[in-house]
This record gives sequence, structure tokens and C-alpha cells, in this order.
Amino acid sequence: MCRRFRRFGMGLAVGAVALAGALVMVGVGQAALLIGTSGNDVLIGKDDDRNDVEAIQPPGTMADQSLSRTDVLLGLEGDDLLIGLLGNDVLDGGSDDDVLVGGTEQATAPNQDPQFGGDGNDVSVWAGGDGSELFVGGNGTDALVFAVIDRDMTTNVPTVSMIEGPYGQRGIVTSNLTGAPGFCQIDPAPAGSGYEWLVRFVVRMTGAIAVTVRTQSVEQVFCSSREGNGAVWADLTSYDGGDLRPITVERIGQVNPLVGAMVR
Ligand SMILES: [Ca+2]
Ligand SMILES: [Ca+2]
Ligand SMILES: [Ca+2]
Repeated sequence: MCRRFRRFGMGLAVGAVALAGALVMVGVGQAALLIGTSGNDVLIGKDDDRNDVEAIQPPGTMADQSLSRTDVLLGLEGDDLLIGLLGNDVLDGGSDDDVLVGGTEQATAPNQDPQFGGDGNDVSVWAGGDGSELFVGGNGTDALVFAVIDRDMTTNVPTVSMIEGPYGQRGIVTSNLTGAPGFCQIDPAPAGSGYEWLVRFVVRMTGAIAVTVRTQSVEQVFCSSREGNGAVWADLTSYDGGDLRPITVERIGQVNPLVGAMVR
């Protein structure tokens, strides 16, 4: 499954990243602060900063010493894939084109994941069951996607696919966008909040708001349509309210190649 992306926007850091090259899978650790390399990394949260881990919670200690499965994932340079899994994970893609996944969490709290794209054209993918989050895109053309992420149904770990990027093989997740169980509503963020938009995911069956993702420096939102079985999007640089606009999956690949590689 190889496709080459046109790079849109970023010209810097090409040399250094290209030299580092190879994919790095970070090894087994505990209570995870996972820091990537200057190459393309796939970082997956360990979920082992818990109060049933003796190294974290000394025996006999009553107060919870854990971070409740929080991982901190730092991608640094390169086209990284960061996956937090359970807990309130903090994801920072660093420079280049990163894919950020706070969950998947299947509604297991805590599940609120702050995410930072940094420089480059980054994508944050929210899956049903993840909590309310925030996504600060940084420089570049950054996208927020609400879709059902493909995952191992036993472990709930998203399925990682490798595709050819500008700097070699990079990780992505794949997802069902058009079949997601809800649609999006975009409201302006309160003045003084520091955010620009509050992007709500509304459950289609009930009409209830499930979560809100706060955004800043995010240019694109992709969701399932209000009626379902279709995709819609908003260009937040010119959004002035109302329903998001219909878009075909093929056209998504033109307005955002990285999102196009991840949705169906
Ligand atoms: Ca990066
Ligand atoms: Ca985690
Ligand atoms: Ca960015």
C-alpha cells in the first residue's frame, strides 16, 4: 500500500529528517514518557502509569500516586503517528506531518487528551468513545477528523498501516468516516478562552452532544454527514456557521492527502 504525498506547505527540515530515515518502534517501558527520534516514529501509549503498578504505587500507600494511564508522547521531527490509548494522554507531534490519536478509549474515563500538532500538516483523529479533547494545530494546514478508527477488537489498539511518505515509510491509522455514528456542530469558542472553535460531536441516534473538541490553529474539520452515509467538511479559515459542506472521499484526498489516506 504505497502512495507518495505531495508536500503542501513545509519546506524546512527535509535534510535532517531524511537522514534519520528508519521507522522506530519504541520498546517496552513503564509509566510512559515516550520520546521519538528525528525520523518517522510510531509511538503507542503504555497505559501502565497505574495504581496497581508497584513501582508507581508503593504497597500500603492509600492516596493514588498514578496518572491513571496517562502517557506523554513527543514525536519530535519526522512524520509521526502518536496513539495514546487509555488515560488523559498528552500528544505533541513536533515538526513535520503527524497523526495524533488520543484513544481509542471506548468511553473508559479518564479519556480527555490534549494534542499539539506543531509545525507541519497534522491530523488529529477522534474516535467514538474518546472524550472531550483539545487540538492545537500549530503551523501548517491541520485537520480534525471524527471517524471510527480500525482497531484490534480484543486489545482496542488501533491498526497501524505503513504508507510511503516524503521521508520514507510512516504510520497512519485507517478509519470509517462516512459511517461514523454522529455528525459535527461547530460553535465559536468563548472570547478569551484561547481557543477558536468548539467542535461538537452529536450522536445521530439521540441528538445528544457526546464530546467537544476545542481547537486553535486548526484549518479543516472532517465528519460524517448529519444524515449518515456521507462525508462533510469545513474549511475553518472561512467558516461562517451552519452545516458543514458535503465532500466525496476522493475529493478529501485532494484537499488533504494525509486525511485522504486514512478515511473511507
Ligand atoms: Ca513530528
Ligand atoms: Ca494512555
Ligand atoms: Ca501543524
